[in-house]
Amino acid sequence: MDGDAVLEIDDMACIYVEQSRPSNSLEQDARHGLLTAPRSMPPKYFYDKYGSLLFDKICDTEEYYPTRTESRLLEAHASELIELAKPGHILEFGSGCSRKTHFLMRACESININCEYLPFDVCEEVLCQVRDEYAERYQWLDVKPLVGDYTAGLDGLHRPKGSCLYVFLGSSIGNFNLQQANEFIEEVTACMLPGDSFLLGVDRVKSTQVLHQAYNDEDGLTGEFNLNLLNVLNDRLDADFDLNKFKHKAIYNEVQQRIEMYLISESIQTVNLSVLDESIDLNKDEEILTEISHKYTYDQAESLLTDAGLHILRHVEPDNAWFSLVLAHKSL
Ligand code: SAH
Ligand code: AVI
Repeated sequence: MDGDAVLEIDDMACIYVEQSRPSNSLEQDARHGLLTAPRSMPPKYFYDKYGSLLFDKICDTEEYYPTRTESRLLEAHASELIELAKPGHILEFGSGCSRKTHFLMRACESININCEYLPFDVCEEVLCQVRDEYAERYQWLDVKPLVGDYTAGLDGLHRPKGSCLYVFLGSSIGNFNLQQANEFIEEVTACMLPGDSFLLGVDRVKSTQVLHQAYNDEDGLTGEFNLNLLNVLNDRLDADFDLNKFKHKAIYNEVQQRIEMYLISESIQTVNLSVLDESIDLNKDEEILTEISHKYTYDQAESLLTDAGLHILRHVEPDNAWFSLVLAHKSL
């Protein structure tokens, strides 16, 4: 990965991906999303160091089936997917702890594919941990962590030489609205050369009860993850959100096929956002939308990729059809 839009410090250092279009700062997002109703914040702000740790814990809960389900699919099909993609590079968007990427690396190892791994995430602390863990576990692997915001354009992401497998797991695609999801896949497709592949993990439409439980785990980890956004705002905006005066709410909107996650104000209250020199007056039960998580049907999962002009190579799902892993490629 080279070019003037990235700064490479040394072989193991993180590479800061330059934004190729202006994206809002936290201050701008807060001004736009919090000062007037209906209130909302983009979900990328969940992932400070503690938020990333909480997400990892959510993945181990009984209720949050996506990680477990996708892991099993990868365990069963990674070799076949890697054989089809034959990657010289694996670039993973929103890689987080890269806990499922091990399946892909082990598949590469078993057929002697010495690829390079480019985990791309907004959370630098987690990327550093992943770099150390992967470099130690896979001595043959070059790890080049990319720090950046994948919603800020991908032109700064100079395409590596050799075939590239782009990976987007965990159904993070669901955290975009439908239009943003299509635009993102079009942008990735524009980075791809003929022969490159895209592996997409997509959470499927299923019973409301299963979905509701997945975002309302009994131990309250999802609630803590949601409320941690207020800690991020307190730190970065010198705000005074009192976490005891908000509660977590996650519902499945069947019409829109999506989970909607909110923070609910439990009383009438005023919150000061010192860095913005603003305050907000919240009513009792007023909502702040913090995340959407779209669920897709089998056909919709494929359309995400085919609408961008990619061709499906393989689509795997478990017996209960709760999750899809779709591998597509750009034709020669
Ligand atoms: N792919 C992993 C982690 C999913 S959690 C899995 O399937 O388990 C979502 C990850 O995406 C977090 O690590 C978060 O820091 C990252 N992320 C969220 N929004 C992002 C953005 N706009 N740009 C880059 N990374 C982002
Ligand atoms: C990262 N993303 C796909 C998760 C999801 O399921 O939408 C984030 C999450 N939010 C609550 N629990 C998990």
